Amino acid sequence: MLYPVLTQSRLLSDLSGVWDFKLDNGKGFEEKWYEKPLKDADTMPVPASYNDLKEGSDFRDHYGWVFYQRNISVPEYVKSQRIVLRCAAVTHYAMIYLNGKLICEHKGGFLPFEVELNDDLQDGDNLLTIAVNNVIDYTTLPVGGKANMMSGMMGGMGAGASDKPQNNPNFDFFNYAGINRPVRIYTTPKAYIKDVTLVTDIRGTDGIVNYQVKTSDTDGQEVVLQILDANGNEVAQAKGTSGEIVIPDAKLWEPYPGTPYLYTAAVTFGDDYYEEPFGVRTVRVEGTSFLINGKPFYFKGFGKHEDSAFHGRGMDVCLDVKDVNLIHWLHANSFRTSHYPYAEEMYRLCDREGIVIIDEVPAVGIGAGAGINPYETFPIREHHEQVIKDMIARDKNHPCVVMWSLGNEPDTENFPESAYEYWHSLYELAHETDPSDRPVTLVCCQNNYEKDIVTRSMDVVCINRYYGWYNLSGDLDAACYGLNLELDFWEKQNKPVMITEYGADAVAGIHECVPEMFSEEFQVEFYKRQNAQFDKRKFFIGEHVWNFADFATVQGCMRVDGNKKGLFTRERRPKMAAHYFKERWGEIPNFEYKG
Ligand code: BDP
Repeated sequence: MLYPVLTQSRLLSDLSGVWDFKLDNGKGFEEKWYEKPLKDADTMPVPASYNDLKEGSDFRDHYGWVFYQRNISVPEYVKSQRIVLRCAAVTHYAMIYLNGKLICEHKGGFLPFEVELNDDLQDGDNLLTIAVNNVIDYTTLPVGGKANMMSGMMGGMGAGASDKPQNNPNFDFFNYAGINRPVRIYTTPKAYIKDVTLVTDIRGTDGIVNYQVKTSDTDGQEVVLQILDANGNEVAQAKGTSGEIVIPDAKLWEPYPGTPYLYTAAVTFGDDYYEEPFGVRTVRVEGTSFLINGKPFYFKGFGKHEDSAFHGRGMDVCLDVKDVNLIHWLHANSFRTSHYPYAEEMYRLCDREGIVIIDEVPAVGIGAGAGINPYETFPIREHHEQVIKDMIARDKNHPCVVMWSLGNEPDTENFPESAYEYWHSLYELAHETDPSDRPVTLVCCQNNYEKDIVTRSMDVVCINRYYGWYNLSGDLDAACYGLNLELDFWEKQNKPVMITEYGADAVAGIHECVPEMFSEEFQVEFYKRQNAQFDKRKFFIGEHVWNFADFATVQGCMRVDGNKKGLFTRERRPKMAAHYFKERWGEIPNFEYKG
C-alpha cells in the first residue's frame, strides 16, 4: 500500500489535532453515538494513545470501545478527484462512520487501511466518527490471555475476584490504544496509480531495478517510470507497467556510516504522479553470514518500542528523530520493530539515515500455558496471514528493511510439531509474498532448544535469552556457562545466529560497588560477560540488546514503574550501559567483523 504523499496530482490533508472523544459506557452503539455530535464530549489529540492523557483508571484501564469524532469537509474543486480517507493505525479495531453510515471496518492495530469517500460525502460538513476497540484476546494479535501475565503468582489467587472486564495482555508492554497514527485525506485522479513495487539488484557497477506498477485501469494511459538521483536528475527511464531498468554506475544504499543513498522512482500514469524513494541494495543469507550488498553484516542494536510519556504509542516524529540520533551516537546500526510494525514515518527516516530494520508483525503472546496447545485453541491463523501480507505490502520497498520477523516468543517447545506446521507455513507465505524475497525469521524465547524444531528452520536463528536474569539470576559465571552450552548447540546447525533480546533491568541511579541485580553496574557486567562469549563465535552475526529505552508495561510484581531494561531511561537519559555500548560498538565495524 502506498504511503500518502503530496504530489503535483495528489492533495494531502492531515486530520491531526484535537478531536471530540468519549469512552463508551456500554450504550454507544445502542444509542448510535456515531449519528450525532457526541454529548459531553472530552477532548483528545490525534494521533496519540488516549490512556495517559486524562487522570483516572477509567481512562488508563478502559476496556472496550471509545468514540472519536470531528467534522470534515472538502473543497468543491477536489470533488472530481478520488477522495480517500486513510488511517495509518487504529489500535486495535476500528469502525468508521460518515454521517452515521458505517463505511469501513478494520482489525489489527498497527497497519494502515483506507476507504474511498466519494459516494458518501455530502456538501458542507460531514460527521466523521471512528469507534475504536482495545480488547485483546485469543483471536487478536497481539494476544490477550485469561490472566495478567505480569501478575505472575498473584494472577491465580486474584482470579474471579472482580467481574469487571479487563484486558490481560499475554505480553510485556502496556496495551496503549486509540488512534495511534495519523488520519489523512488524500486525493488521486480517477485513473490512478495503485501500487509500485521495486526490487533491486547489483550487476557489476550497475544497479538493476525490476519494477511493477499497478494501476486502476489497465487500458488507455501509459505508465512512465523515471529514476531520479538524489539531486532530482533523471538517470534512467522505462515505459510500461513492468520491466527492468539499469542504473549505470549506481550508488548503493549502505547502512550508516556508509552512505544510505536514495533514488526516487517517479511514476506517471495519465494525470497521476507518485514518487517512491528507494535504495539499490541486496540482502542474502549465505552459510552462516548475513550479507548486505554481498558483505557479511554484523547487527549492533536493540529491540525497541513505540513508547513515550503522554503519547503512549502515538506516533511521534520528534521522538523518532531523537532515537535515530541516539542510535548513531551509540555506533549502533539496527533495531527490531518489537513487537509490531512501527509507524511508516520511522521506516522513511531509517531509509534516509541508514539504519537497518528487522520488521516484526504483532504476533506476540502465542502460548497459553501448561497443557494447552495454542495452535489448536487460538483462532488466529487467518489474521496472522493477513498481517504478514499487509506488512510486506506496506514495507516492501524500504531499503532499511532487511528481514521479516513472523512473531515473538511463541510456544515452540511444548507442541513442537504443531508449532512447526504453523510457523513454517507462515515462513513460506512471507517468502512468497515479498517480491524481494528477504530472509525470514521467528524470534524464539528461552526454551529447550533441542526440542524446538521451528527456530532452526528459519533463515536466521534469532534467540531471546535471559541467562543471568530470569534464570541463573545474578550468577554471571553460571550464565556464561549456560550460554556457551547453547552456543555449542547452535554452532552445529550451520545457520547465522543472532541474539534478539538479552538484558537486565537497571534502575537509573542505583549504584553498587559489587554489581548486584537492578544496579547500573550489574547491567554493564551482564553485557560485558555475555558479549565476550559472542565474540568468540564466527556464526554469531549480531547482538540486539533488550531494550533501547525503559518502557511502560502492565503492572505486576516483576515491574517497578515499567520495564527498566533500557540502555536509556524512558526520557532518553543514558545509563552506564549506554556508555559501555557506545565504546564497544565504536570498535565493531558494520561489515566483516567476524572476518
Ligand atoms: C521477553 C519479551 C519482551 C519482554 C522481555 C522482558 O520478548 O517483550 O519485555 O522478555 O521480560 O521475553 O523484559
